Amino acid sequence: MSTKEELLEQMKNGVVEYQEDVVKEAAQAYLDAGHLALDGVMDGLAAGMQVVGELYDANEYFVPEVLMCADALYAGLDILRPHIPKKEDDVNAQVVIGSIQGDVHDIGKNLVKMMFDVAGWDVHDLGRDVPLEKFVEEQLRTDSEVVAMSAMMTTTMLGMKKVIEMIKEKNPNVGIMLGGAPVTKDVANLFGADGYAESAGNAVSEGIKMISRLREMREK
Ligand code: B12
Repeated sequence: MSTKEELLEQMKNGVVEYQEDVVKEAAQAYLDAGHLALDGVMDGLAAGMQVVGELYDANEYFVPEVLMCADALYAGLDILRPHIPKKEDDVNAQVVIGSIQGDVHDIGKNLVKMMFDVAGWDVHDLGRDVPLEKFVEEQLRTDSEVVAMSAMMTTTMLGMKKVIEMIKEKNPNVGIMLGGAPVTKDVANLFGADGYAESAGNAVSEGIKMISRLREMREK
């Protein structure tokens, strides 16, 4: 029987070599062996996509390969995701999330969405390439306390600033969180956001910090 590390490696390499069947088999064997599904997603699938990013940067992979790697990652996520236990929500909070207009990168956004979901938040996912005004409309429609935006390109990232202006004009009591490879804490501050998280792993804790700050301000 393969060890946890070996199965994680098989998932990771399966994503890198865009071998959907290898990823699916390893993910199923990983679950059958009783390992934590969340670790499988982060240390297996997402770790594989980091390597794909490096191969893309090194011009060894191009869009077609990267697309097939993304499909292999999602094939594994479909198997592991249902096995990530959902925590009883004690925060009673809602978040609107999406990848910004012009940006079709959604793997990172979907991992962040998954973390909010398993943490018991009500998640309103707008998908990818989301028109700027849609974030504003969905926040007003749902009265969500947090709006989380993802951008993976320096070009599309600029739209985030416009969305923040539009939302704050309508409702200053909303917490706006940014993330994505080109986004940094400084950029988030510069754009007037209320929160930033480098990875899906700390997005929820950042979200909880933001709403406790907002609720404190409201009680004053
Ligand atoms: C996969 C990928 C694609 C796939 C996307 C598939 C999909 N369904 O998402 C496809 C093939 C479609 C694609 C297309 C293109 N891509 Co591309 N792509 C990538 C790649 C290789 C990996 C991104 C990824 O998924 N990483 C894995 C995930 C898990 O990590 P992550 O996205 O960084 O997310 C984590 C954190 O950033 C954070 N996070 C992310 N979002 C959020 C949101 C919040 C609120 C928070 C708190 C945190 C957070 O948490 C996540 C998980 O921990 C990157 C390379 C790289 N180094 O990033 C290039 C990259 C992003 N792509 C790039 C480019 C240029 C393109 C194209 C223009 C190429 C082309 N010529 O057509 C097109 C653009 C399409 C478009 N309009 O968006 C450039 C962007 C350069 C720039 N800085 O502007 C990169 C950086 C590659 C490069 N080095 O040039 N791409």
